[in-house]
Amino acid sequence: MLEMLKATAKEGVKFLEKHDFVRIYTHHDPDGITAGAIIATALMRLEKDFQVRFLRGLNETVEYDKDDLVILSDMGSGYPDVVSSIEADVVIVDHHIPTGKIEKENLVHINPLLCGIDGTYELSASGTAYVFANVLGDNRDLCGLALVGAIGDKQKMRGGNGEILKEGVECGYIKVKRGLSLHSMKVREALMLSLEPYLDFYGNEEELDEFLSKCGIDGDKDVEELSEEEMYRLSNAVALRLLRMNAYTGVFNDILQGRLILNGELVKNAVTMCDVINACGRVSACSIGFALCMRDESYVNKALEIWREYTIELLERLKKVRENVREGFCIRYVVMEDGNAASPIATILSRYLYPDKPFIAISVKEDKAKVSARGNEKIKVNLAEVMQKAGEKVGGRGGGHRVASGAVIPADKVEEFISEVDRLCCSQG
Ligand SMILES: [Mn+2]
Repeated sequence: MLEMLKATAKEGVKFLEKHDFVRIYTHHDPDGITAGAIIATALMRLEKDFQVRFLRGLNETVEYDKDDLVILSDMGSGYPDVVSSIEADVVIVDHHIPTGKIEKENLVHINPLLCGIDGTYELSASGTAYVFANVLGDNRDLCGLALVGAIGDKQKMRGGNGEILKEGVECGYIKVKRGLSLHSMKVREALMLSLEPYLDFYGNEEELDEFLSKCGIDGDKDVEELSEEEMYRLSNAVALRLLRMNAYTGVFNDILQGRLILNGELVKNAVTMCDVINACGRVSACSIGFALCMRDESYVNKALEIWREYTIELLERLKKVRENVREGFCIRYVVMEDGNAASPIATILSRYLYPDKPFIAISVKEDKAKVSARGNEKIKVNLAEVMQKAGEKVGGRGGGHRVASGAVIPADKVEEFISEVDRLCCSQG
């Protein structure tokens, strides 16, 4: 099924041969960082010179010389105007919904959605980068990174991702372990710090103790040391807890589809690797997450430290934010002051506590407000469209995926924006 995508990727090889220097612009989230690292590793192996920069989006400036090859990774498909204005050869490695028409001849646009592949759930930018890297050379050992990016974008291990997983297992780079998706650490800590699944144990230590004693598991044991039977009991108890929390039923598949162990990576647990890279991106330390993906051992401890600090801060914030969630007609929303936590907060709250309506988190910082919108497969609303339309209406801009999108709008238009989003969601739902 990846054949058509490979054919497009091969066009990119021709571009690469023409240039001495490549500028890679990639998104600052795990999908973007792993995609960037996959491309960078492939280029390094070809002894190409390159530079990698991490952007929040294409509203930031892309710098280049006319002779450079510009690679836009995990971005570009939704910004035809920006891409058209770049006066250099461009390769887009993206899986966002292509919008508008890109007026540009010297462009190779690699996007699963242009090749009949589901880019929302079945192939992310990292997977697309993996396909690209493997027409540049044998880079199959990067399969773990491809799947870490897919995990970061909440994708499924089927379709394109399924093919990469199969290849990884066959080559011995990936091992699938049965049981609940948890970090490889003491059970107590793993349950408390887990964000996928979010179990609401942070700050509820007594509840956690009771939970552990009820399922008869020693919290001081390492997750990796649990017997199959213990893991089975723990998985059941966790599933029950999630049901009581009103979690989106789709999460069960995600958290019970097994743990991926990445033999080639510095952090072997794929979910931990994903969370660590995510944390680095969130605290503006993308290059540390990137170094981890480039297998630079000297950054492992620092990266893990960033992850722990970030996770605890996020868990603290979730506690506070939960008290301020408001309800519209067809949406739930929360408006927060400062911080860049809108996206993880929207993701976690929408998946684990409020899965029945689109969830909108808005964080206001100075004169701008950053919006994150989250839905799921059961909610019949296209949030990419909602963010685009509502964003434009108030003089901002938005877009993204059907179930996960965002916008940036003027801070004084928040109220107007919320009612427009609510109206659009009601009319679609
Ligand atoms: Mn992505």
